[in-house]
Amino acid sequence: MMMTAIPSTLMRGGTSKGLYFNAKDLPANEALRDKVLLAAMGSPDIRQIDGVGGAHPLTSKVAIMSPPSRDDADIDYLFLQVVVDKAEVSTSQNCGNILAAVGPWAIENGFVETQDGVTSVRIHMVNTASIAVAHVQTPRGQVEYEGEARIDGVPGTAAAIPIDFLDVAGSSCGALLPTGNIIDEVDGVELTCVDNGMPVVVLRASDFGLSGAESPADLESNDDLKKRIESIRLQIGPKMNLGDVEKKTVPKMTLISAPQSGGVVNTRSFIPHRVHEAIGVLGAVSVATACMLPGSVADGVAHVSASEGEQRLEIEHPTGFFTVDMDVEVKNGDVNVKRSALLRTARKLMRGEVYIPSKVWDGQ
Ligand code: NQM
Repeated sequence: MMMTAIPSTLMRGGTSKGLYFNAKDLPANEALRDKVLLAAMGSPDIRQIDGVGGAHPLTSKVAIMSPPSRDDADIDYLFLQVVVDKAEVSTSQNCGNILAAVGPWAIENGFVETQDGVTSVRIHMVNTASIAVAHVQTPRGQVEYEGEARIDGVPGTAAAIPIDFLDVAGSSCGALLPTGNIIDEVDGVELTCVDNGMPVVVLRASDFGLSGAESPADLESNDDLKKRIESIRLQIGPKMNLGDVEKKTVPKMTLISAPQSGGVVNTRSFIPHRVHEAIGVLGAVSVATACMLPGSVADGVAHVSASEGEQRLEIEHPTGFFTVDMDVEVKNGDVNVKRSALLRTARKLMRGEVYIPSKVWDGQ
């Protein structure tokens, strides 16, 4: 019996890590593809011992790239969350961290011709049918991974990859305010649902008797809290146009509190069952948007200077800050997000082949 060798690159994208594939190297059939990805990562198993997954949702991620299906893009990027302890693979969410390494991957795999200096890669994010533009440093036409940019949640420094999001508002749920309301109430708790690239339910930490400064480990060991949050998630998910969310990794549930270190707001994010060590990229963009909406649950908690125009919002999370630049226009009470931008870094960690047992896929 021969295992099947599939070309793959292990990369860090922002504060996440995963396997990057060319779609042509994976089975075209989606059910078989998902079995192959579970075998590659070692799921289901809390330790992912028989695979390359890192035993946490943030290190059990996959990117699949293919030629662009839109004229305004250089490459298609499909994100897949491989669930650690269940035999589930989900395309129900996008991921802005894994996105950060797609630009370098696209260049190194011949999807984009490089410029001398900076190469801008237009990425069609298939999960949400929206476009991101990643600006990759390419001195002398080669991807430069090393540099002086620092992002919280990653030790050391690396080359800066600024990313612009052009059209992410409502990209998963159909509207920036998916329920049509600025505030909803579930199980007696007020919340604001936002989709500016990631469906997020924003909640006040104080409504759960929390300060908002608890560590991810403390929150994860609070069974009563986890039950309350999951109950709210399952009820509000369908109202956000996400259908039954029991097996989906969205919406994310973010607890907010007043800033503690000079930022705009302090956050703890359930993604949705483990607690993020930082905050997701599009998750941060959506929370930043909630902070700018008058009347949301963030009103009176977040410290924002204006609800219109260009501004920089520092979102506090368990390991530092996430900086989001936003340009927002309000017309007749409707909020239009013209642009969201942020900084990430990425690193190519290893390139080779991931081996799949023949009983999972014989390579045909
Ligand atoms: O919100 C984790 C991450 C993410 C998602 C998650 C992300 C995003 O940090 O764009 O990046 O919320 O599942 O990789």
